[in-house]
This record gives sequence, structure tokens and C-alpha cells, in this order.
Amino acid sequence: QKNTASPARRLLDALRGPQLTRAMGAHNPLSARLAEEAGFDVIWSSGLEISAAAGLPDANILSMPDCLRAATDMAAALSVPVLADCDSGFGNVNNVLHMIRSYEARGVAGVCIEDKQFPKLNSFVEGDQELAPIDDFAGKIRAATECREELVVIARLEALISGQGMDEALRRAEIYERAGADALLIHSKLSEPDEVFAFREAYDGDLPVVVVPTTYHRVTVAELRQRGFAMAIYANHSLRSSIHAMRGTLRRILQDGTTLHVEPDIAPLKEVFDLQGVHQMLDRQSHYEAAG
Ligand code: SPV
Ligand code: MG
Repeated sequence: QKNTASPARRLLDALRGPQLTRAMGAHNPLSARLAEEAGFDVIWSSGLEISAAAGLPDANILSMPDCLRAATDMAAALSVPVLADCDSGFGNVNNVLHMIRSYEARGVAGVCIEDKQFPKLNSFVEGDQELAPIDDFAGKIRAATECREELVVIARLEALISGQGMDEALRRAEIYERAGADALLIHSKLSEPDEVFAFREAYDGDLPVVVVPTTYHRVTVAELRQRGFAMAIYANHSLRSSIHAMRGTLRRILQDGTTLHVEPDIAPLKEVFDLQGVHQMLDRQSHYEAAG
């Protein structure tokens, strides 16, 4: 039976449900479709992926309409909910209000905003990871949740990334919860999940907690579920796998002077056509041309 609930409702239900929701990073409808086909529950419209695909750093070099376009192209092509990475909200509270209206009007299920300054810098890049003043960010969350209809709003805590420590993360979690956030995302750059586990244990509020297991990559879905997390975002794994796959193929073609040896390892054109919906297009065409 088809789930007819809105994308926002389905995302919220997934966050509040008993399973660990698994989100996969994507940056365009093709990568999102592959994640949907593999069985991921949610698509993470990743700022890192969108900027990397544009050949640019993840540092608010691209602007809100660029990120909006990427997220809404994916939402239009898919039935799984799209959760959009909205960095620190693309500016101040006025930018957040415009952002919320824009994403909500175009069928995105939810947005995630992080408590860093604008312009932000990717959390794994050495450099300025300074946090936004707590009241400024709480104001953005309040504005976002008061102006949305049902768009899910996730507050992302960067205290552990910026070196401000666990107490600061917990203090901010409580304040963002009071400001109306639907869920919290606790980010960490350690190679083990210890600090996100410690956060989950110490946080005694009611919101679902989301993690991004990029650096602590040994952690399993079973462990995260058992620890009480609501969602894991595999933020960039399809992009990273495509970079290696493409590099290997490209080198091999020049090295061998033929495509003979790469042919068995690359997708046949038929798979490309399937992902494009070529057959559905032709069926529609003959249906309407016959009817006309
Ligand atoms: C992204 O995918 O853009 C994220 C996750 O925000 S991270 O790269 O870990 O900051
Ligand atoms: Mg990001």
C-alpha cells in the first residue's frame, strides 16, 4: 500500500519511530535514485556533495538557491523524503525565514541547520569552526518552527566539532529543544563513536537524536539503535565511491588504449536508460499518440 502521508510527516514518523532510520547523501536525482533503489529511508541533500559536484569547497560558496535547486530536483524525482542540509541557514534569521518558505513550498521533507557562523566551513576541514552565539541560533530555530507549516526542522550541534565540549553541546541541546526543534543532530569528528554515545546518554530531553558516522565509520546500525539514536546519515559515501570508480576507469582507458578492459565493470547503457525512465517515456508517447 502506498504511503500517502506528506514527505514531512513521513520524515517525522521515521525520526520518532522505533527503527534506526538510514539516510544516504546525494547531490542530484541520479545519485538520489540509486540511494532510493538501494533501500535507504531518507535522502540527505548534502552540502558537501552539492559543492563537491560543482568543484567547489563546502564553505557557503554556493548560495541558498543552488542548494534549494539541488534538493528540490531530488524531491521531485523521488518518493522517499528529502532532508536538506541547510548549513547555518545561509545568513541571519531573515535568510532562515526565506529559506524555510522556499524549501517547504517545493516539497522538501525537512531541513537541518547547524549552530555555526555564516559562512560555514565543512566540519572536517581544519579552520574556523566558531559557534554562533546561542541566542542567535535559538532565534533561528524559533523563527523556522514558527513559520513552517509542517517542514521538519533539525538543529545540528557543532559544539564537539568546535572544541567547546560536551557541557556546551548539552546546554545548547536543551535550548534548541525549547526553541521548538523537531530533532537534534550531534556531530563529531572523532574516529570512535564515544562522544556521540556520551551525548546520547547524558541528553535527557525528548527529541530524536541524529548522527553522521563519517569518521567513526566502524559503528553499526545495531549499535546505534541499541544506544537510542533515531537516524544515521551516511553523508557522502556514494559520492566517495563514485570518485574512486571514475578515477580507476579513466586511468585504465588511457593506460590500455582501449575500453575493452573497463567494459565489464561499468554500467551498461541499458542501466543508464532505466535510471532515466526511457521506457516509461516511450510508453507514454505511444499511449498519447495512439489516443490522439
Ligand atoms: C554534509 O554532508 O554536507 C554534511 C555532513 O553537512 S559533514 O560533511 O559531516 O559536515
Ligand atoms: Mg553540510
